[in-house]
Amino acid sequence: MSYNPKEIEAKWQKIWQEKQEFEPLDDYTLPKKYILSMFPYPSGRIHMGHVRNYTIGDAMARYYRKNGYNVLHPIGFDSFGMPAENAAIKHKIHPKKWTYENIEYMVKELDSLGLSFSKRRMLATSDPLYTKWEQEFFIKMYEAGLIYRKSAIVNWCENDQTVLANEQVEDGKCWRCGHEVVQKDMPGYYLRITKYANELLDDLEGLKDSWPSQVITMQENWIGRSDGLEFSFKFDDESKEKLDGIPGFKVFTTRPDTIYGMSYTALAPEHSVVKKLLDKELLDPKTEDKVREILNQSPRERQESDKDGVFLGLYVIHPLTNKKIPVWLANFVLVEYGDGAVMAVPAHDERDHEFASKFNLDIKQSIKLKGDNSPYNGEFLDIQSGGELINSGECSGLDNVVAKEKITSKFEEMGIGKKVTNYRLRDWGVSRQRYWGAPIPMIYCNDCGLVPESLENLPVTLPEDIEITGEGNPLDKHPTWKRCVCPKCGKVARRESDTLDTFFQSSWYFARFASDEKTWDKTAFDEKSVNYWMSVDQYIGGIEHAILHLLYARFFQKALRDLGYLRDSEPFKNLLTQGMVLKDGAKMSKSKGNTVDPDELISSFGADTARLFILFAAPPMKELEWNDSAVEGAYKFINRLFDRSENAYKTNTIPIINHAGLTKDEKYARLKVYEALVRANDVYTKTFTFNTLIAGCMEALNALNAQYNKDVLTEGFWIILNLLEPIIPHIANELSQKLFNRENFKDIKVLDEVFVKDSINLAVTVNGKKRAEIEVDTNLSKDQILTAGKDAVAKWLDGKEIIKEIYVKDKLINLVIK
Ligand code: ANZ
Ligand code: ZN
Repeated sequence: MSYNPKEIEAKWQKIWQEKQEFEPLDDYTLPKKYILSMFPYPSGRIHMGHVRNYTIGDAMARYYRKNGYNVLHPIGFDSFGMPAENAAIKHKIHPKKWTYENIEYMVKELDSLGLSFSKRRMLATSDPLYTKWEQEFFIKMYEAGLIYRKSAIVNWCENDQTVLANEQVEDGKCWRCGHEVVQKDMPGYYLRITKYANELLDDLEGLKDSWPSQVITMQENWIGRSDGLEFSFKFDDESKEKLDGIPGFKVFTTRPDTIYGMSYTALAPEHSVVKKLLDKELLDPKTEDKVREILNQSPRERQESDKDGVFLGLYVIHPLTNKKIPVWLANFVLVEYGDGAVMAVPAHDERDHEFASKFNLDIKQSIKLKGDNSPYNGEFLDIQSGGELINSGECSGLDNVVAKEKITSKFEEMGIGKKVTNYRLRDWGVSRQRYWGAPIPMIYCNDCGLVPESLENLPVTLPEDIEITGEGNPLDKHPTWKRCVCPKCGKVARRESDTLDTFFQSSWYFARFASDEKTWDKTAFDEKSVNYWMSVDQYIGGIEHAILHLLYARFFQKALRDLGYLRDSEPFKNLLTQGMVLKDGAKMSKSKGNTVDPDELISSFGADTARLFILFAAPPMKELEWNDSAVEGAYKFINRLFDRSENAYKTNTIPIINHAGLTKDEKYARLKVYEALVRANDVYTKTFTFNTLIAGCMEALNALNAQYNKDVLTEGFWIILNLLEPIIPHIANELSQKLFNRENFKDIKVLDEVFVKDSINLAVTVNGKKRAEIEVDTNLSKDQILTAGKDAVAKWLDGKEIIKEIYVKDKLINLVIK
């Protein structure tokens, strides 16, 4: 008989399905593990990245399951989103049909990999039941002030008539149609993630040992906490008069210590003062043209272009020197950060320096490195600490860090400034002008204004009779769908036609999985089961989600906690970010044409080979380079395992072996088997370096010679199959059922005797110089060992007198001669 993966894998997949072996148990007294790989978008077929993601998670889930844990290992589909609409346009197929057909196909593919997912907890985020609870969260968040509606500048494609996310704008153009993207003031719903900025940042501390440091750093930077001083500038009298009495404007600075070096101030193009100048037509035509030119650029375009700006003809008063300071508009000042205005210190700020150099503005040094007395030549000086103030009036001579505090306090005393903390994080806009998404459950009533849909009417579902052309929002164009009844006054009203950003759905699916599926129609989260399963013990996914998804999910967890839905503050205890799958050095992708189809791999070699290769080729966090011969190598190993299993005998208990009675080679083989065994727990639960475990098992299998003691061979198989079962579950179950009666196939004790060494290696030195190395039996006496040592270096001792013999136990023999 030879190895037949097709037959074996189909057989075991059927058994697992029938016995429902992968369903979580409702016994909440058991120790639990919640293992979650990020759920896929149902694009049609799984790719190698999925195979890697799910194989890693599956190995962990299977390991914990066989070690007595109650394991939750769910799968679902992130099934709303643009590609379904694109498919609708391209193939004239309804987005819903396309999506659910893809799901059906992909479930089969995942099954064919032998993944141990719970089927009862499977969900798709486009399911109306999922939408129902999501809309309830939306309404509760709205009522709690965590969601609000505002008009803001968004990316807008005139051609497609839709808002685009920043990620969907490529070089200032629409990613889909290539049309120029414009900035448009549009109303939409926003999630107040900024309310949690501080907690999101602080709680990263607790994740530092269990999340990749790269992800922590990316989130820290994205949240971007910065402590500084906010203070008000006063316009000079002439400017104030021009502006109808606007007294001045505020700026935010993290460097009050540089304030004496300020030579101009700069406003964001969207700043209210600029708007006033435009509205009152106070600018000369050239200046106005420049202002409008910059205003029309997207933030991205501004960021990518050179420093640019224009003098606005206004002056403010320096709060400490009372000198007049010119007010400019600058393309690098962001309207949404701080106060949308800066005090510019060209000598000590790089952007200010570039700008001042371009427009020939003063560059005044106000800090020098202590002890540095070289003359200033106008370059940018980056001095964060260890500096001393110069040209700074009464503050000259102060340490710059001390000066920061002093000047801040002074502004507070003067009543023109205060300490503030700013965050880079922005509120999250979730309105999308799309059909295939969760409808935003809000209603516009002529009498009552903005009203949430009443909870009894949820879910607000999508109409199926729509036409998708790619232009505009089909929901908005639908003849009747928008008409509804105002929940407050009962009059005819209009439904919101925007749908939710799909990141909304992926921000809580993990908690939904944790809730007992028998309660899914009755409650969003069943308290008992959710509190038992959450948080996720191990989350696995790509690094590309380091910010968006992982930040949104952390925010949702906290928001749903505060709304009383969930208990925990963090959703994911441990995070593993898997590396990319490459071929010929580049990421596998359709556009590069370097993909390998998992279905083909499985049909040629079987799922076990695919899984073994994936876990053997590289540690999970590292990039994995595709390698055909390594795939064949994995296949050969499984074949060898299958063939050599004939050397083991059938037994229901692990053989008892008299270790002392074995030959040296048999002892060595046993040692290899047990070395792999002691490595396993760390690999499955901490290091995830499956490659080292697999290598250990391969070595062990190689050491088990067919001629050896049958007990040793059988014990070896018992252990190796056990260790590899989470990785190659079909063949491991097949062989262990045949040999060991699968039910008894667990509990292995690590036997110390296997690790006791029969012999040791000793260095033999003569007058401190190493002359030989010998192997001696551990049961020899000291005299016997010394004799062996002397024999080994006989030629250096010839004719000499030994005056001292030293034996350092288990290490060396030193002979001193005259
Ligand atoms: C004067 C100064 C001198 C600054 C100096 C820096 C160095 P972070 O750390 O990222 O918070 N700034 C303030 N508001 C801004 C806005 N809306 N758009 C662009 N830049 C803005 O950066 C804070 C610093 O960025 C602030 O401190 C301010 O420049 C600038 F030697 O003030 B600083
Ligand atoms: Zn009403």
